[in-house]
Amino acid sequence: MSDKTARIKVAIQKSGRLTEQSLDLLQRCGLKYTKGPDQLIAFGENMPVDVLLVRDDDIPGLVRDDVCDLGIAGLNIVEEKRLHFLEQEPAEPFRIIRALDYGQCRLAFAYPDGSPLRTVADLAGRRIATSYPSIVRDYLRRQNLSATVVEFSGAVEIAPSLGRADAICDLVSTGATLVANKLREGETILESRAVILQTPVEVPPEKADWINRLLQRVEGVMQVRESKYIMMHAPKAALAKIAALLPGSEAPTVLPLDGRDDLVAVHVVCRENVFWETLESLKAAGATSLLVLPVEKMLA
Ligand code: PRT
Ligand code: ZN
Repeated sequence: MSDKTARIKVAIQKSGRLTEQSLDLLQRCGLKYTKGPDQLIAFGENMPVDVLLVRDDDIPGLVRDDVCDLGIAGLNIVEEKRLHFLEQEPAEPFRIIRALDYGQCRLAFAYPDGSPLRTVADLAGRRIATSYPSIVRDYLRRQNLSATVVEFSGAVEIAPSLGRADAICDLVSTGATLVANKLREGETILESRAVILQTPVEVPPEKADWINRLLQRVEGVMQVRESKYIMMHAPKAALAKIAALLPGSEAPTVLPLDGRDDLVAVHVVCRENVFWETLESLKAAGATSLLVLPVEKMLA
């Protein structure tokens, strides 16, 4: 692995909403790194993996052009660039490998308070301001609607008050920005979250091997975040009822308890969050000594 070209390059956002969680994910996959003097690249110390820190808008292009083998960006940016690239060349520019559990938001229409516009159907012949012109045009085409898309690179929400548009289509998370700008949220056209992209180009086997290992570790990290290890004592007679209450679990391990014929210990990995309500239901079904533990690592 001394050959530079055999090192895997992963592009992530340099500074923004996805940066911290993307770096955290790579660290949880076992990557230790040192940042270069320009802070644009982080060199993997213990794996042949280097991290390029760039603007999120550049990530899909870097993966399409095979400058990077993998990239992490919001589905909103990825889909916008995908549609744009497809207009230039009718071949899928990259593969979307997996959705991650952060960066959640939605791309939605919003209409000025007090405007007669209520739904997408009212947008025919109107002007829509957005930073996602390809996604919006594609959506309008599929709805058989003809409207003018006005491209804004930022501050989309002020376009209606500036008289530049009749409605907007922008990312929404809590909705507070819309309210502050006297806009009413309408239809969502894309549910977004951070995703992993992979180059469409065939890579040499030794590189493919490390890419697969990294993606398998990502899989493990995601599963662990959602998983809990539950332990409890259960009356033998209530075992079937208790097993049915366990969320997203495989067959539980049932162990004898010394000196007790009526009770058993039940251990199980639940691949979903375990809420207080579930514990209360288990208790009501006869379970006692309930313990919920986080899972550290998992390899299926
Ligand atoms: O410099 P660079 O180009 O890399 O960063 P950027 O400014 O383009 O992106 P950044 O860091 O703001 O966001 C990165 C990614 O985070 C986005 O592409 C989305 O995938 C995701 N994300 C999640 C969001 C939001 N939530 C979000 N709320 N991106 C932007 N917003 C903005 C939105 O545009 C609006 O202005 O937040 C405002 C709305 O928020 P609420 O909570 O008021 O609804
Ligand atoms: Zn950006």
